[in-house]
Amino acid sequence: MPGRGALIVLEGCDRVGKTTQASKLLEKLQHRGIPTQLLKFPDRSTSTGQIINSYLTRKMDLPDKTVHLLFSANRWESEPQMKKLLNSGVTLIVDRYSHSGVAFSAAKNEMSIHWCYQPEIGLPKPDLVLFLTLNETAISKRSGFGDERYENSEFLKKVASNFQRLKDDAWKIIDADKDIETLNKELLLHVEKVIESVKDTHLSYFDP
Ligand code: 2DT
Repeated sequence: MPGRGALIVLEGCDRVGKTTQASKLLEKLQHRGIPTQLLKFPDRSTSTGQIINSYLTRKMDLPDKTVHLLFSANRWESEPQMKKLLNSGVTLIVDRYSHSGVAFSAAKNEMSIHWCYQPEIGLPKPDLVLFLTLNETAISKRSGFGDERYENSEFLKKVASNFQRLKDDAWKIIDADKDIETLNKELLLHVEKVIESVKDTHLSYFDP
């Protein structure tokens, strides 16, 4: 069996530095000759992504369940390509994935975590979830919210508590209150270990 790539996801609340860390990981892995690609969800460039973008930027209102399913459909749009890449040995660094999907939608109170998880069943399951955390004081020192939906502290507190309920063995909880390079070195250690340990295994999937 040819070695497969690893599915590595960065998760966490707003302003913890996921996007910066994801691109730095990509750069370093590529520099080491490890085939790697970066993905970000929601992917606002696709047809579902454009609707999601209109929703997030408040140009459009949609019922909560509809939006939830669109976020999931946005991942399913990428699923064939993700599987192909992973099985051909490419490691994927993913900036937000199914756990954001569940944690954010379930914070609206209308949908349970169980309900929110159902459309994720069958998607490739991350080999590693790097969950970046920051304490309140550290968060308040970072630049403020924009004006997209979800960018308010009360809502994000509920999201954070939902994330706590989704943890499993693939998660590493990382204190992100460090300078960019120090944090990136720490993440890279976890990433390299996982790339090595999964290369001769089969991809797994979210199960019921
Ligand atoms: P970004 O700021 O990272 O672009 O995210 N979200 C994200 C959901 O509600 N469901 C999902 O499935 C995903 C991937 C998190 C924009 C917002 O969209 C939220 C913040």
